[in-house]
Amino acid sequence: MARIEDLTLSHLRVEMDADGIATVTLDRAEKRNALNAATVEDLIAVFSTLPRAGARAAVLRGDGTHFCAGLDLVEHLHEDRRPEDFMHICLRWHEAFNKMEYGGVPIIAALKGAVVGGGLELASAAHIRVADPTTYFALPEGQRGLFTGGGATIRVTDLVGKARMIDMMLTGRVYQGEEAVSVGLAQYLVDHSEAKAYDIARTAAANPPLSNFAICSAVSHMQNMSALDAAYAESVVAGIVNTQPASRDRLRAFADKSAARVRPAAG
Ligand code: 1HE
Repeated sequence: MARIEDLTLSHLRVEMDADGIATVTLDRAEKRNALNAATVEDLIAVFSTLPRAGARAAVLRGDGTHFCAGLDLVEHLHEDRRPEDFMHICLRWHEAFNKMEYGGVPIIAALKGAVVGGGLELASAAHIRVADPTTYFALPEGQRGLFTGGGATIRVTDLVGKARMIDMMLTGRVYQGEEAVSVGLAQYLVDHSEAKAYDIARTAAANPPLSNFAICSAVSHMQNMSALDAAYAESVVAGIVNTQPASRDRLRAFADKSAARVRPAAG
């Protein structure tokens, strides 16, 4: 079993409670949690380790008043990178975000303030996004003379659709509040995004880990396949997940009427 205690991190903090709920904190508030190369290496290390360290769910948060200001523009300026240097930087971002999206552990992003550029790419690699009234989303790449490089063309486009994605990139349009939810950038808008993120993490963590592993990896993999192959892969995953011992207990509880029924929330 991997251990989060063995990680050496520069700009992230990670802790896990007795129930396996991990908290991953971007720890660079003085730079608005901008993603420099070292932070991306930390993300790779943490999200490679959590699935093997017994994490049942993770809350991703930022220190300070902003979730993440995206690419570290000052480092990028000073490094004066060549095209191939930046392509390799992007590959490290992809490595980090793929570990998140395909790692099998539910990741809930607790958002606030700026979720911009690469910060939105990071948030879009989580499985669920929770916004608060201070949260705003934008892709200022066009204004900075840049282009997205951390997977936004795929993940943000999946969330909002191609036309909105191109509008965001061309105009730097900012989304917040209910509008951000209605276009798909966040699934929840609440007064306290962290408290809600932990509620969601605890709810998800109550599912059998094998079910969550499938939900938090297979859905994404299947999106990359033809419909025919995805349907086949779904049957294989369901064959494994739906015959697990943990599901038998739950099916028995339904059959003997001790399990909760599915009902809309009261009120
Ligand atoms: C940074 C960064 C950064 C802040 N890189 N250092 N992202 C952007 O275009 C967003 C750039 N940032 C901002 O628009 C603002 O900083 C914020 C709206 C996020 C926050 O504003 P504010 O007034 O709270 O803070 P600030 O005074 O602008 O910044 C505080 C410090 O954080 C300051 O450093 P200091 O040493 O002068 O104190 C800033 O330089 C630093 N800082 N944001 C570096 N992004 C894989 S490709 C992805 C491409 C992109 O992500 S493009 C989008 C980049």
